[in-house]
Amino acid sequence: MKLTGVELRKVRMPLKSPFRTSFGTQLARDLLLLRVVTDEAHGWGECVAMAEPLYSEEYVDGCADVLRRFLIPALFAHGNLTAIDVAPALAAFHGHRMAKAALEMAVLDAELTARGVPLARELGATRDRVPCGVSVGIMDSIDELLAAVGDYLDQGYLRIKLKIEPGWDVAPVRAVRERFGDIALQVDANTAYTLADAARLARLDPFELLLIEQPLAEDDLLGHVALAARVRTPICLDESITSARAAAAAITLGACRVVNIKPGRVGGYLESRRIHDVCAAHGIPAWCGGMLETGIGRAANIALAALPGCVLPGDTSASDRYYDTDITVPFVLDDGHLPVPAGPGLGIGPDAELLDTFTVATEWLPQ
Ligand code: SMG
Ligand code: MG
Repeated sequence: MKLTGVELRKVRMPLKSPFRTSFGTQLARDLLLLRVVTDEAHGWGECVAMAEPLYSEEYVDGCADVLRRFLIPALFAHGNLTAIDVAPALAAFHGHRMAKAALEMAVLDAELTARGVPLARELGATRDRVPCGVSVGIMDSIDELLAAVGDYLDQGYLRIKLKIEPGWDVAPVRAVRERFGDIALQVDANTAYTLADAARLARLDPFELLLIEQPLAEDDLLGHVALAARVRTPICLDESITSARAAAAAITLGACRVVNIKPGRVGGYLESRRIHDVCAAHGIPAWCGGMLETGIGRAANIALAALPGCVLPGDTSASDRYYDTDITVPFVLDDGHLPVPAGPGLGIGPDAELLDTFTVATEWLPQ
């Protein structure tokens, strides 16, 4: 394909309710959407960076800058282009995986649309619907948390993930276990603990959680190895897994027994499939994470979640968990599952009018 231009859109989506994690509270989802135009088809990409560099070092305006200044010009210079060319063409630029992932995703959507191939099939998916979990933020009170969890269980979610931080960990987990019994339950600390908290984290063991996600700093693989010797709950890594190589290292060291795959965090869906394959080869359960995506990113995440090694329910919740109005046809939970899009490429696109409603700025970058 020949790339003729890229549209960058800054979008602001109000969240239905505030989402609080150990690193801050999100009231709205600011994000970047990309549309690549080629001589054969166009394609959409969603950049999962947040407004501020709190989850990782990337942030919306930083991604827009590196895209327009370095990444998009590098693709323009490349000539004939398919999705597998994108990562090598951008490899000279260090880091910026979320920005790179968004660009690769858009090229992949364009290429697969032109070829008439659904993303799920391209990645090797084996299911046509995926079981879904939901990530529940830190709340002001246990009562508020129990009401939220009860509501999600009523909607059919098959697994609950509680965000935790020091001071909001054992008590909420105990309360949810006592109220809702033997549900599939896990927690996510977003790096909020240190190894000095090992005894505190071990107090979660009696509650038989599926996993504890990213308790320690993202660069602390050895800390996670040491922690794993002191807690019985399986450790899952999110922020630490930035590539298939990082996944292989974490697994081989014994830093994790489960892996959260997030395409933005690792530089794209193609690297995500490699991580999936590394996990499968090691018998490590994987699952698809989430970054409060719009229907665009959600469609692609669901395709990834349909791979055979994604054996745990993902943070692939229905559109109405996040937004009153999504920019695509909403994903609706059915018996705890979401359908894997079957059309070519992402199998979904934004509604032009809705997209305009939420667009804050648009920029056209011609070849
Ligand atoms: O998309 O449902 C979602 C959010 C899932 O908890 C979630 N994501 O660390 O896994 C994680 C967080 C990162 C985003 S928090 C604003
Ligand atoms: Mg996480």
